[in-house]
Amino acid sequence: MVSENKKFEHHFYKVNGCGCVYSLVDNKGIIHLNAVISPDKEGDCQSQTFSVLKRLHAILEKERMLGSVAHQTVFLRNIGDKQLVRKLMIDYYGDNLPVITYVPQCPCDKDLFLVIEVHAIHGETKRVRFLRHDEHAITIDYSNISIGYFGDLIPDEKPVGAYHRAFNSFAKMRDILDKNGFSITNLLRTWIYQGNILLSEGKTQRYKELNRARTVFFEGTRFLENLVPETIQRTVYPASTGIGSDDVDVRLSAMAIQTQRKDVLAIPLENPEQTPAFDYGEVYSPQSPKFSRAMAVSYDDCCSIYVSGTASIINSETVFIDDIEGQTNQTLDNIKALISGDNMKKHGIEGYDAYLNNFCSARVYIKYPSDVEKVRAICEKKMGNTPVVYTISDICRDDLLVEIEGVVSCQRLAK
Ligand code: 3EB
Repeated sequence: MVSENKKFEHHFYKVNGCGCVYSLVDNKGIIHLNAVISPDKEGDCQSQTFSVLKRLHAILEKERMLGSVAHQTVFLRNIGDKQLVRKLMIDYYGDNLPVITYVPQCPCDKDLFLVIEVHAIHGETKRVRFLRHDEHAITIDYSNISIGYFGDLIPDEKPVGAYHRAFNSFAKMRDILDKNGFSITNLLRTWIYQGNILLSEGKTQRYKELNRARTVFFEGTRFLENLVPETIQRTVYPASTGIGSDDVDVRLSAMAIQTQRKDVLAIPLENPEQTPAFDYGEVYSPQSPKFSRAMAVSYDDCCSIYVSGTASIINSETVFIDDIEGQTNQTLDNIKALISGDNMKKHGIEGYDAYLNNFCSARVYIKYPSDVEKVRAICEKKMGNTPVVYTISDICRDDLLVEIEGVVSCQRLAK
């Protein structure tokens, strides 16, 4: 079944098999599997969900990782299918249900009702302890580090307007962190899916209202204080994606980390070619988007970089207007510069280097279906056989045509 099983680096493999692409990272006995799984194109949503689960099961069985899925994102053509898919997921996983976020974004592949992105963790030599709290929260402990995934966070019925709905969803995120032994200060990465993101609301815009809510909500919070080196003087924000979705509402998911270990570092990365988003001028949003371009986490000679949604922006301006290939190349160049050994060194992370083929998994959000093949050709050329989700969605600026994010893994270079 495996057409290619390429040894990429000592600890990093990418595999074409079971009808999809997945990556395996071995971090000294802790194995991380990242897979993007599309179904067989035939049939309705139910049969496609079965198809996805069959492929997933084959991968997990082959890699001896059954029962190890920690979190999953399901991208849905029709969010109305959520309860159908959710039931099939619950039936399949049983007691090992991961945190699952259902995102209303249409897969770029024609005829697909869904695509899933899966992250599984397994202890080959070390112990991994899963605490599956419920569908929305999981904590995973290994190597004296505790990771939390929180998903499908949706605001209450009552709040009205983009500001209050976003604020309430952030409040729900804080509540679920608190309830599960974490705190808002442990936040490493957020995903914000906002329906009608570009739409105006009164004299302002829904995305700007979201930024106002996030600014007020994050005010005074000192993120990851005990993991960020003292050399980083500025205010630290989590990595993030703020992206459109085919919905009228907002929903969130999040990742958090905490540990008492002194050798675990969390370092916010900025891009030398881009104005930090939190310093953007008022034209973009009176209260700037409070996120870092990436968060790097390093320990035990391994470094994972959680790359925020990245677009074709230089300084603060969109470049390559109406040029999809230009925007895709610029976006990948921005990520390349962000994760480069030089940039890591500038931020105090010595002895690492990372390239676009170090992505364990990535997501590519494309505004127009007619651009999909052009974007895909460039991404496949530059990211190799990385597992990638391609979906259709609005980006938070009207002139942006594509946005890319993902997780990068690299190992300390030999001296
Ligand atoms: C940009 O660079 C593109 O609002 O959380 C990227 C990643 C973007 C995250 C967010 C927005 C967000 O400004 C937009």
